[in-house]
Amino acid sequence: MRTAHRTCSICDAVCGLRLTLADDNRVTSVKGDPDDPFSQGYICPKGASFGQLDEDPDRLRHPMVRRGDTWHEVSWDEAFAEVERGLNAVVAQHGREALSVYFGNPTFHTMAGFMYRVPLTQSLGSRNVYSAGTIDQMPKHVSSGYLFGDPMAIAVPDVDRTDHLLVIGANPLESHGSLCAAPDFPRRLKDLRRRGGKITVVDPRRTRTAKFADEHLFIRPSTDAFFLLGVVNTLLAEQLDTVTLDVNGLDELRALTAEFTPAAVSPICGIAADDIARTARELAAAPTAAVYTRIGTCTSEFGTLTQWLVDVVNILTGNFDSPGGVMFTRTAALEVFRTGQAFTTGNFHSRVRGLPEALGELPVATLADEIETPGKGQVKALISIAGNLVLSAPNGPRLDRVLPELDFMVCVDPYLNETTKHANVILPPPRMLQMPHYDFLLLTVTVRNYTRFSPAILPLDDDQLSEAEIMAKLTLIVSGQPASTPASVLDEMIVGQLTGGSEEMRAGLTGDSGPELMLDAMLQLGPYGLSLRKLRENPHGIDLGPLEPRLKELVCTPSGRVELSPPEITGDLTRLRARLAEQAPEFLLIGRRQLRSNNSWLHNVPGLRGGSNQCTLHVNPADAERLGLGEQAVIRSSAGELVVPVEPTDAIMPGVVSLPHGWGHSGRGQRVATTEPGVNANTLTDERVVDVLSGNAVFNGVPVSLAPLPQ
Ligand SMILES: Nc1nc2c(c(=O)[nH]1)N[C@H]1C(S)=C(S)[C@@H](COP(=O)(O)OP(=O)(O)OC[C@H]3O[C@@H](n4cnc5c(=O)[nH]c(N)nc54)[C@H](O)[C@@H]3O)O[C@H]1N2
Ligand SMILES: Nc1nc2c(c(=O)[nH]1)N[C@H]1C(S)=C(S)[C@@H](COP(=O)(O)OP(=O)(O)OC[C@H]3O[C@@H](n4cnc5c(=O)[nH]c(N)nc54)[C@H](O)[C@@H]3O)O[C@H]1N2
Ligand code: SF4
Ligand SMILES: [Mo]
Repeated sequence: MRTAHRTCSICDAVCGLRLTLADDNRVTSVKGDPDDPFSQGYICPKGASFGQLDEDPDRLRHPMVRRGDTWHEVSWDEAFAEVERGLNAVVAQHGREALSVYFGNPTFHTMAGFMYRVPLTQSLGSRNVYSAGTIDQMPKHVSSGYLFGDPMAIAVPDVDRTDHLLVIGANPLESHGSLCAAPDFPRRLKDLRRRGGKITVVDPRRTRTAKFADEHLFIRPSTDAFFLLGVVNTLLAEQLDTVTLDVNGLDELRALTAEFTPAAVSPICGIAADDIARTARELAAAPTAAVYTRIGTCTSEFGTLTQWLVDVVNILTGNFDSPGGVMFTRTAALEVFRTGQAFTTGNFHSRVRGLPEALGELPVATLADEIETPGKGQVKALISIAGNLVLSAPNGPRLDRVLPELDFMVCVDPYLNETTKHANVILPPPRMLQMPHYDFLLLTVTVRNYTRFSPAILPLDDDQLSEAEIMAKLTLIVSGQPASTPASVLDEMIVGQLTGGSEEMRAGLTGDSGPELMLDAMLQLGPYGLSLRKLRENPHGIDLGPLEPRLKELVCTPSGRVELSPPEITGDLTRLRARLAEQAPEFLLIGRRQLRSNNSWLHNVPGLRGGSNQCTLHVNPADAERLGLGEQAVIRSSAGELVVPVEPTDAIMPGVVSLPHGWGHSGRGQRVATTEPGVNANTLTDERVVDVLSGNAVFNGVPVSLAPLPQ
């Protein structure tokens, strides 16, 4: 028996784990790491199942090549040769624009995902770059980009010091937080209340977080921008604003929001005018307050407007970049993603629908169009890394139909699943315990400054490749190098760029792999002067202190000031205003996250199944009764139709129904998941509807109709 420590890489909470391994390297227990200064021993049910997940017998052990309908295990050399042939043929016949890449959610967690993303994108030489960003948080980047100039300037709620936390469209007691890494959210919220603070939740469902809060306001889906306009209107009309930052655009803001009085917005969002005004007054009166929002508003039709208004409220109440409000993390590794250049979207547009680029990416919502529509620039090959788009993308079933039209597809993924089954080649990464771990991205949104590195716990077998080596090889192949080129050639180039070619610095770097050398360089160049060696000496992580104000060094708008009313964003108020005159659909569909599940890939873990982890449609009992719904219902949208099990619950407001995503399993690659497959919620989401400013997909507030299942 031996003990090993590692950061949990399943969700965004960066909890420290303490694992016990038997002599045969099987994981016999997983507990929270009590010595981690940030997570202090906290662990959730998913983390506790880390061993089961890692040892899942359905994980692919060998590269796989598909011939017709049959999969063959092949050697790595054969697999890469196949990738080289497939991609080169597409480039030769159709040019580089025919290549596309998708970076899925886990690429935001893995070291390899961080290290090779830019080189792979640059080598691709195509505009067809897609990522989970446009089915998740792109509205936040666009909002920050126009407000502050820096799309990566993402402020996190200072939950440990705030006096009032307003949570809009997030459920951190089940999701454990997102764009806000705060291990043990439950304890942090308890502490908030214990010190006399207040928590308010705005959500169409009475979630676990809402039940814990002091106050919960039901809101009609996708009307949060109206609610927040009512809050801004009150703050300005009642002269409650206390702006402490250098801002432009306060007068414009006053003019733009004048019409959106609480009385004017109340009917559309379903919150009483008095409650809207009172929320504004409470935020202004609290010694400190933080407004925090996530998926419920990001993946909605007015995603960017809503993200913008959240920060506007934080700024107007004097709570931006100050303790107890929302603040910026100062991460230990050099922030290579900060360009210092003013942000703009639309540097190019998608071929078929003319959707604007954001952060160098095109919206996932238009990938199927680009694959299906003939003409110059049609996508003919897809490199999909850590993604399950058939279950995750809006109108996933359409992708299921069009992916077979590709000339070539390669996936880097541990599973044969609903998406990877369309690949010609699957390149499986090794087990998580065989990979070193450092959260390059999540550590930029921690609620305290903190850092932790986890070395690989188990060695690679002779016939395995690290995910880093897989990604490096792919990058080399895409850039036209022979498949036989060693990965180290690329790694040295990347590290050389970081060290500015300094041989002395390169000689001083330590690390067993490309990503570790890169990390060491970024730590040494980072603000705390740390190194990989120092992090190895502190295996439970290092607390780097509470967040401190740092907006001034981040702002890079052309004016050098915070732009409170950027025209690129406020222009979308016209589209929002039009909504006031429209007839509301009878039902709106929203999603929900489940405590013992994570997007599309945790349903294969036996220990996490059952209980509340079911793919059911939450319907208000009054609606279920009125429609005469039985155990199952037919639900229809502009995109598709499903038969779903009905779960009546008064935790959801009338006129709203909720279905979790990531279900709808099929095939033989995940034997546990397919025993209770659930349905694919993205059969109902419509890829033609996007948040126009960011191109982000819309998963919440989808108009649907419900009917009893005909007997
Ligand atoms: N209807 C609806 N749809 C949604 C959402 C919603 O709320 N509602 N949420 C959206 C959001 S926020 C997100 S982030 C996306 C996520 O959508 P995706 O980007 O598709 O991510 P996952 O569903 O998490 O799928 C992860 C894939 O990566 C594989 N994987 C797991 N670990 C590793 C690893 O270490 N390396 C590699 N290479 N692969 C790995 C898994 O097997 C799986 O195939 O879904 C979005 N889709
Ligand atoms: N257990 C678990 N944890 C996860 C994940 C998971 O799948 N399972 N996924 C991870 C990922 S990829 C992400 S991005 C994060 C997401 O983290 P969160 O955003 O905290 O996750 P959700 O549970 O989707 O919370 C969104 C909330 O918005 C509400 N909502 C829906 N529509 C609206 C609306 O129009 N207005 C308002 N105000 N609310 C609305 C929903 O009812 C829901 O409670 O979670 C991460 N953590
Ligand atoms: S909250 Fe997230 S990071 Fe923490 S143990 Fe659970 S899955 Fe892992
Ligand atoms: Mo996400």
